[in-house]
Amino acid sequence: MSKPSGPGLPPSDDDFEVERQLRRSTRRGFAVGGISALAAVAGWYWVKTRAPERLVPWPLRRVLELDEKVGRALYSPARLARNFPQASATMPRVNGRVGIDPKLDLDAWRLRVEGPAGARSMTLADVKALPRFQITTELKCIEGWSNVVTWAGARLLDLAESTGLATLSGKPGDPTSRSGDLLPFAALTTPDAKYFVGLDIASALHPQTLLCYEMNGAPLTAYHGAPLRLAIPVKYGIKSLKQIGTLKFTSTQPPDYWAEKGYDWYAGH
Ligand SMILES: Nc1nc2c(c(=O)[nH]1)N[C@H]1C(S)=C(S)[C@@H](COP(=O)(O)O)O[C@H]1N2
Ligand SMILES: [Mo]
Repeated sequence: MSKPSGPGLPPSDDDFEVERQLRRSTRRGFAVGGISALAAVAGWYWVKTRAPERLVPWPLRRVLELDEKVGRALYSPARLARNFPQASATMPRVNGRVGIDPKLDLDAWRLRVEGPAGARSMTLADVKALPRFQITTELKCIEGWSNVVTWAGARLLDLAESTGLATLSGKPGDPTSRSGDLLPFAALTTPDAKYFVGLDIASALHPQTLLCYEMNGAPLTAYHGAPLRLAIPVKYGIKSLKQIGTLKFTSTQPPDYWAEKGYDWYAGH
């Protein structure tokens, strides 16, 4: 047996486990893309014996890149993640503690929002002053489990519209109404920057993407991301960054903690 490794568990450089998980998620990608014939052609033995390219054998990497394009083609901002009855929500286990400081001074905490036109520090009260949304959706971990959760918070979309930091011009208001003005990516990090997530702007501004301050009707506990975490139901759990420190809108694809370990950067499902 190899050491456990993967999103949510302590980082490990156990290549075998990383490869095993990649093969698993790649197969799922094939099924979704309807290109499973390629898998048979490639042959896992041949794939496995190629020289690793940043932990991932290069043929797999090519497949992941292809998968990414398929994922982008299928993605529609209008696509909603399924809603569940609130009664079916339960508390998920704490999964992943990278970058979380359980002793963080919550009164001193600020959300730093940055864009090419400037920056702004927001208190939790500022975030709570934005319209409150509550949704009950599935938190899907790429490791294979899922959990229905009721999330409450502000839409990232409303924050983007109110600050104007998601645009090149710095103009507030609906950034999608000015073509070319909207920045194509958003980057989130924990206060210590040890966990970091990159998002395409369509997913970041998706109507179900929330900056959450409550899970299942209660304020966030430290390891679920107090005082503010992301809930992005159109993506795997790896993208739902807990304990947000900074949110930056940018023109270049941001680095991503798990993408650097070989997972699909988009991580949609
Ligand atoms: N800061 C931080 N956020 C994180 C992680 C992490 O390790 N650190 N793990 C991610 C993963 S892999 C999952 S599945 C979810 C789990 O959220 P939960 O602990 O509230 O169940 O958090 C995500 N956000
Ligand atoms: Mo996860």
